[in-house]
Amino acid sequence: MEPAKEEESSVQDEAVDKSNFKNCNHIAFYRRQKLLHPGKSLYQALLNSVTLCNDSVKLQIINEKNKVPLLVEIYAIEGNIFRLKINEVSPLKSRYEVPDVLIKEPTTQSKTTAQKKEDTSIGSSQENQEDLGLWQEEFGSFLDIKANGPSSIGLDFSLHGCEHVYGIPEHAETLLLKNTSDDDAYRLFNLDVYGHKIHDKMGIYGSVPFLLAHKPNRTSGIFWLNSSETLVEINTKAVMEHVPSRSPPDITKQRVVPQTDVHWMSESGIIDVFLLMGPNPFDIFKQYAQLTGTQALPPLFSLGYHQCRWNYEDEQDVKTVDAGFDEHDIPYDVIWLDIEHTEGKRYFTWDKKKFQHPRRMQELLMRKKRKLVVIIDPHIKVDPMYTLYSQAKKKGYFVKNRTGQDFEGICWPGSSSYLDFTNPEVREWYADQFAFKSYKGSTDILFVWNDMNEPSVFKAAELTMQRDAVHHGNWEHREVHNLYGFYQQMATAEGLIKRSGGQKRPFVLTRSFFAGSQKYGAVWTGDNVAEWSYLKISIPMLLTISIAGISFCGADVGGFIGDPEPELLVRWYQAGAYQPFFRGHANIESKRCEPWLFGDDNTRIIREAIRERYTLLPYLYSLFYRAHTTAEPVMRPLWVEFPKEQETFGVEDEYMLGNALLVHPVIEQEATTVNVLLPGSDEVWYDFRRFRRLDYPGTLKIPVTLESIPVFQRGGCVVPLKTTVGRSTEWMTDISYELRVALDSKDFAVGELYLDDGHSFQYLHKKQFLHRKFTFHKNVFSSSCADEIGQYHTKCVVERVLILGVQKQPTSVTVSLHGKRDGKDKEVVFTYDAKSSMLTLEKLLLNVGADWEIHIK
Ligand code: MIG
Repeated sequence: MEPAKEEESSVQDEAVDKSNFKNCNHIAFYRRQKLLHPGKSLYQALLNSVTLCNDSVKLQIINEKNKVPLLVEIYAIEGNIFRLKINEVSPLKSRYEVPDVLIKEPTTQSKTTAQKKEDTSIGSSQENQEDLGLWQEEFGSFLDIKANGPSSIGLDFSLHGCEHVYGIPEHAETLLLKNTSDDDAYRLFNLDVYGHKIHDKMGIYGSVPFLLAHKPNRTSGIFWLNSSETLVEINTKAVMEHVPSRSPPDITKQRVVPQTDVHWMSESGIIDVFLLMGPNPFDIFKQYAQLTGTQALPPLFSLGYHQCRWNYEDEQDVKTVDAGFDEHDIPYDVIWLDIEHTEGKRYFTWDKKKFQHPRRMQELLMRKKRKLVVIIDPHIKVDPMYTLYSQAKKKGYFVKNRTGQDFEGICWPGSSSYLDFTNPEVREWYADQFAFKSYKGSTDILFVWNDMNEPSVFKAAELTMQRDAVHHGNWEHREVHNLYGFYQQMATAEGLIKRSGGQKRPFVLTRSFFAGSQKYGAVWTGDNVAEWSYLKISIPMLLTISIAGISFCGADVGGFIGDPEPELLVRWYQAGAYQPFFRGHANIESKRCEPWLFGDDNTRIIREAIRERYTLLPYLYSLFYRAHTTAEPVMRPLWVEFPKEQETFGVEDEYMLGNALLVHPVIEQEATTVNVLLPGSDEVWYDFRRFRRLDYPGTLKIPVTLESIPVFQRGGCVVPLKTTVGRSTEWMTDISYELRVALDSKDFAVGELYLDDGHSFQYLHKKQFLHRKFTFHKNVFSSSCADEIGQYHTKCVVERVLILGVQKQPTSVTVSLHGKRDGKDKEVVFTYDAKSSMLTLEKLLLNVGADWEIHIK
């Protein structure tokens, strides 16, 4: 968003003007910390202060210059995690410690070894020079007054042997973090950056201060729990290392090894950092989830296709677009309404003329088994006649400015106040606004989109709330800034759960996020541009968000700003179909962009992509169950699956969807080929759509047409699919399954399927789910139970099994049902294609919940 914009009519179709935003040199605490020299710490440990407890070490350190003592605490936490906390021993004013992000107070474990750290610097810089921004800081015409004086914290880490580091979203940057020595540091500061620049380290909508480091035999992680503005410098270099040798002691050997130094700085708060020790990538995901929680299990509909635009004008428009999907035989699940659906941007209301009968409109969608998502922003129009405003005002629920009045800023509705979601009482009250009786015209098919929650404030420094604004508990905005959106999504999700009497899973999409946002729903990457470079960057952006714990993420398909050329739109649909959150969206100034507006051929190809998405849903939903229960990211960088294969470490034009599918979307204009890396020397790969076995792993040049979505199935994996699609996910409940079995070099394969009612919490409270396991071993393909606790009745059957990589034509195929001792084995109809070495078993009609075995002779 541009600062001068308050009316939609003035929104530009251009990318960001960077002069509205700070670079590092504009940031006073950065300039102050740059005066400290790495390796030359002013801190000394007071050795007589060391206390060793069962689960921790505590000691004091003192700054030689200002003599301020700091308390250092090191805890060993269950699951191979260390926690390091550093705070002032006797602060003048206590420092902010981030609440509500850790899902519980971590359980410590008896100490073994302490962590190595390189250099520490904390506390207020005492320098008195004018330009260090000690008591106030200017940016353009904006002034930040620091009632509590300056503060900042910082800490260096050296990662020995590591040159590959990842994480710390959100930036429009590469997957591998870059050296920052000649450039700005990575900035973590949630901002509304319309048309954010690509390959830039400026902070955009969300922040997760979690960094992963990887080398072939170890992955580790650093989680920096701080919600104030944070900067991260990365410096990778080569260092000499002594090699201990057993040969004559006077001969010391040396070798060159990489080392990455990571310098964290935050504007305020304490040092509270978790070192995750892995050792493998999946251990890191578990350790991080142990601290911040796992991905909420999404309702099934939300994994379908979403159709959004700023704006669908009125009830009739919604009806027409909805019907358009049926006319063109394209499945979709959700239509979205942007800010214009409200009465003058008063959220929780409806424009009386355009949406006269919101319930009627929802009933129509309900009959079509589809859903509605509406936008609900955090700013509240200053209008005493608007009940939400007057109530919140009376109760004192708005963020205050430094003089104690309600903060007022300009946003879509004009002058607005901002709910203080950091206050639990405000969150509870807000959650209650979603009750059907409070939110007039809402029904249980209405779900929510939280936008502008960085928070975005027009005509303010960097388009966000001033840092000296005051929150609940008298904390300044600077302390909680990166948490604001997290809390709004938390309150919204709670509201949706509450309105259903605790029965139904919520769906909430948020633009701003923090560590732990995965517990509340989905995120998207905000205002991208309809250009090829934005399609390209969406892959590393989504991968980075995914490995930082937030599996349910996506980018606006087609690009938000501008008009995508048809080829770009098609390619974007094909990529989005194989990404976690799949929504087409377009700006108010962009042309209409519904999938059927670009000629018959493009419509057909987009239809194919969306239909492919719908057949893939059983696999995707099962992956989300894994993300929910064991913290495995749905969308994964290649190195996560192939941690020892160096050539995968920097790959960001392809990715794994779960462990079974490698996706290489076409992201080049007019591409006729793509170069696909199929990693792993003993892996077998198959073309997912043409079933062809690709014999040699390595980089393959694959020819493509506009129809192609290069997707490859990994040998050794079973992927569950639906045999056909319906008009939305809810129409597909009874559609049969196809299991696609890809054999590895040992003629083995395994996979799973998770299934439940798709929308309630019964899977949790009543264990109503099915978790099945499929194994191909020694020419027997079997279905067994993966989790005995789950029970769920379904009539749904496995109709077809495709087995890829079968070397010779079988003479007979029979199936036996378990527990049916009397029954004879049944012959199975099969066809074998020698050219593709594919065996197809059809008309199986095996209940998906039953145990059975298929014997191939
Ligand atoms: O920039 O609500 O990122 O998805 O359509 C204007 C209008 C504010 C920004 C969101 C975009 C949404 C738009 N909003």
